[in-house]
Formats: sequence, C-alpha cells, structure tokens
Amino acid sequence: MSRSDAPTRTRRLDGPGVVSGAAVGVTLGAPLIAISFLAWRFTRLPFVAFDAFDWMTRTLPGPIVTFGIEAVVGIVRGAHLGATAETAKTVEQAMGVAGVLAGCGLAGAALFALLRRARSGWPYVAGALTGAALGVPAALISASVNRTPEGEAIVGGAWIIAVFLTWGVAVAWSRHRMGRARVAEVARIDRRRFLLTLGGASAVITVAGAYVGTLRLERRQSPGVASGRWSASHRLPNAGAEVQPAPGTRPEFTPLEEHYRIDINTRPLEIDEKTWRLRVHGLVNAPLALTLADLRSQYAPLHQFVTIACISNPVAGDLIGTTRWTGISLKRLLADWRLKPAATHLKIRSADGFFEVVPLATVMADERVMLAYEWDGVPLTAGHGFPLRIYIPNLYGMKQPKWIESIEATDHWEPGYWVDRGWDREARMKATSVVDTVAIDAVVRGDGQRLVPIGGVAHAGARGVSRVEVQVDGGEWHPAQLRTPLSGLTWVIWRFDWPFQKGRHTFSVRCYDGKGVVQSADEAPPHPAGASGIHSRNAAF
Ligand SMILES: Nc1nc2c(c(=O)[nH]1)N[C@H]1C(S)=C(S)[C@@H](COP(=O)(O)O)O[C@H]1N2
Ligand SMILES: [Mo]
Repeated sequence: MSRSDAPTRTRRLDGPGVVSGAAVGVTLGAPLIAISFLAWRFTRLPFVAFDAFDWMTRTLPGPIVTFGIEAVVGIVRGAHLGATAETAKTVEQAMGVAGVLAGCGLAGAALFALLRRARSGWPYVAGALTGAALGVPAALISASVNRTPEGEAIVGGAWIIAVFLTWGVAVAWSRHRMGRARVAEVARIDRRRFLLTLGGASAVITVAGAYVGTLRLERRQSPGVASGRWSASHRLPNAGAEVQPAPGTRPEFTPLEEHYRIDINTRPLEIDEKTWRLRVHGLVNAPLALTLADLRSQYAPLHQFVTIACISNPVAGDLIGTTRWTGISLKRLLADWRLKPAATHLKIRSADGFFEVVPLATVMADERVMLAYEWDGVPLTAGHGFPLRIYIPNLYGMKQPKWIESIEATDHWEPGYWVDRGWDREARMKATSVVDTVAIDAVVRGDGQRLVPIGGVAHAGARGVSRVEVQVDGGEWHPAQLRTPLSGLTWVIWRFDWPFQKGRHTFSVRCYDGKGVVQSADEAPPHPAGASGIHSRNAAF
C-alpha cells in the first residue's frame, strides 16, 4: 500500500444525513398511521392523526382557526370541490395525517443527525427515545381530546406510545442498515436500494390498512334507516301550496345525507345511549341524570320544521339545511327541573368540549327552544348530535350544541365556545336570499309570452320572509312569488317568471324579513357576524 492511498482508505464515511432521516421518518410514518387507523376502525383505540387535528382546532388562537376555516371554505367553493362541509372534513382529516407525517419526518431527521454525531452510542435507545418524544405528547393530546373513561385512556395512551416507540426503533434500525457499506459509492447505491425497498413495504402496508379501514368506515356510516324516515311516508305540510319551485331550486326539505355538518371534530362522536345521561346540575334543588328513554317517554314530542345555517356560510353557500326536528320544549322541561331563584342562565356542555350559555329569559319567552332527539323521524345521526341537541330559533348553528351531556343552571352569562374565539356574541341569523336557478330549459307560457322560471330560497331566521324581489340587469326590483313555507322557522322558496329576452343577463335577489326589514346589501364576510350581500347569477341565452 503506497502512502498516497492512505487518505482514500481512511476517509471518513459519513453515515446517512438529515435528508435520509426525514425520508425514513416519513416512510415509516405512513404505515404507523395506517395501522393506527385500522386499530381505530376495529377497536376503541384512539387515532392520533385526527386527534392531533382536533386538538389544534381547540387550542390554536381563534383568529388562526377562523382564518383556516375561511381558507378551506373559500377553496372548496372556489374550486367547486363538491359539498362544502363534507369536503372540508376530508381536508381536515388529510391535514391531521400530514401533520403526523411531518412530525415523523422532523423526528427522523433529528435522530439521524444525533446518531451521526454520537458515533458509538446506543442507536436503538436513541430511536426509542425519539419515538417517545413523539408518542408521549401524542398520547396526552389524544386523551385530552377524547375524554374517554380513565381505564380506556390509559390503554389508548399506551397504544399510541407503543406505536411510536416501534416507529423510533425501526427508524434507528433503518439507519443502522443504511450505514453498513464501507465504501462511499457502494453505500450510496445500497442506501438508495434500501430506501426503495422500505418505501415499497411501507406503501403496501399503508394502502392495505387504509383500504380495509375505509371499508369498515363505510359500513359503520351507512345509515340504512331511509325507510323509517318521516318524510318517506308523509306529505310535507305545504304540499298543496300554489307556488311551485322553479326547476333547479334546491330541495325544500333537505335529505339527511345532504344536510351540511359543521363541528370541531374530524369525525362524528360515537355516544353510547346505554351509558349516556343528560345531567342537570348547578343552581337546581336536586341534580338529575336523565336517560334518553326518560326524555322520550315522559314528555309529549314537539315537531318543528327548522332551517339552520352555519355562521361560516357564505352568501349562497350550502352550509344551510332544513328538516323536521323532534324533541321537547325546553320551557316545558324547566317546569320540572326546579331551578333555584338565583339561576339566570343555562350552560350547555357537549361531549366534545363545545358549550354555549343560554339566558333563561330566552327559554321562557319562546316555547320553540327545544332539546331535540330526532331529525326526520329517526334518531339524530352521530354526525348531527346523537343523542341530544338544542335548537334556538333565530341563531346561527354556532350557538346550538350537539351531543349535549349536561345543563348547568348558573347565575351569569359567559361567552360560548365560538364567542370566546372571536365570533359574534349574538350570532343572530341575517336575512339572505339566493338565486338557485335560471331555468332556461323549463320555459312556461303566460300572457302570450315565454317566461323563464327563476328561483331559489330566502331566509331570515325565525323572523320569516315577507317579500322577495328580483332585479334584472340592475333595473327595477320586481316582486317574486313566495311559496308557503314549511313553517315560520324555515326558509321560503321564491319564484319569478321572467319574460324572456335574448342576450346576457344578471339576475339579483333580495328579501325582507317578517317585519318588513330589507336584507343588507353590504358585502360582509362570514366573520364575525355572518355573511351578507346581494346574490346574483349570470346567464346568457
Ligand atoms: N358539540 C358541538 N355542537 C355544535 C358544534 C360543535 O362543534 N360541537 N358546531 C356548531 C355549529 S358551528 C353548527 S353550524 C351546527 C351544525 O349542525 P349540523 O352539523 O347538524 O348541521 O352545530 C353546532 N353545534
Ligand atoms: Mo357553524
């Protein structure tokens, strides 16, 4: 061996670096997520990716969460990605998964950097510690979001930590395996080959896990109760109404599957009726724990047709729906609950940590405030608040807890969940109207002219709609016809048969509430008090 060879032979062969570490971390993060997903689908174990997202939703400052909501709603609508609420939930779930992958990438990079420095050391111990550094906070986050009974939370936490420990050890093993070759060239090829094999194995596990888990998901979620629905066997109360919706108007009675769903959870809460109780406590003479059967059997049901909307609904958005609610007037319940004289408010808490505070005066003044257990004649679905939710006329959905667990009588007002995060204190529904359709394919004849049916919905909370007007190309406002609504609490279908003229036209609509107050024409975004503005639709013939 000549002296000049020596530098080459003894040249330090660096172990794989941070980029490889990030790649291995992410590659092994994918099957970690798939296995956690499967376990969640088939058992009661927690799913860390969704829990992490839910935790962020609850913990981040209100303005950031609001910005996130508006960005997602804006993109889903702007890019026509389908039903806003449903797509937004998918985006949230994907963000949860991406967050865990990013965490795995960062931790993988850190571990590789550490192991490169500390040449000897205990790589597997370092790997396990890295796994624990991810797993322990993840377990705590999951426990705080899920609020499961203690025993279950311990098992769930142990599961999460075990999964991350395995991940950490596997990352350390991968690094060991990648650092094996002694010659730089060989090492590079060997690493690349190893990463490919690892990626392939990871992809197989991930895809298989996601597929099997999703099958299970679909089975659990399919309602299969269509036949029991009230609407399947009854005529709507306004079936005889004279004014027919213009073809293309959204359904007056929203099918349950199409009703928007908005809440702070990546997935619906699954509440067990057997263990669920409505706890009534605070300023009461005797606390109560009521079962759903108690509520159903002890009180005559109240049925109301109701339109609810999300305060995040943009003008003409789809975060609004109408169905038939069944429950009990809260005023009627209060008569049996024996509140102490000092009580002035009810604090209503949900199983997901959401809450709202309702003045007693509101309840006493309006028998339509109700605790509801059915929509369209069937028990509330998991996504819409099973077993119990509240309805408060005239207010946006953010004031109306689903999955209610307890009602506390108190002597003061407090900001509710979204008020606390910067949304409007009152959250009173604004009057809005929408042009759903310009039905050029459904021309009718009248007064010797061809008339194009134009139509949509108008809504002003519980104030009713007294008048709707249509404007064509910025001209005069013409009164539209109003269809008898399902109730005083629902939207109203309007229709305007427009004398056809060739060309390009803009159709605008505005409504007046029951007191004759015209809707605001000022364009306001959803935050903080609900969107307003005139909706228009263009059409060219
Ligand atoms: N427990 C709980 N209740 C909740 C929410 C929530 O996040 N958690 N979201 C509220 C909001 S913002 C709206 S718009 C309505 C939506 O009800 P829906 O999903 O049944 O349409 O639920 C309300 N009730
Ligand atoms: Mo909402």
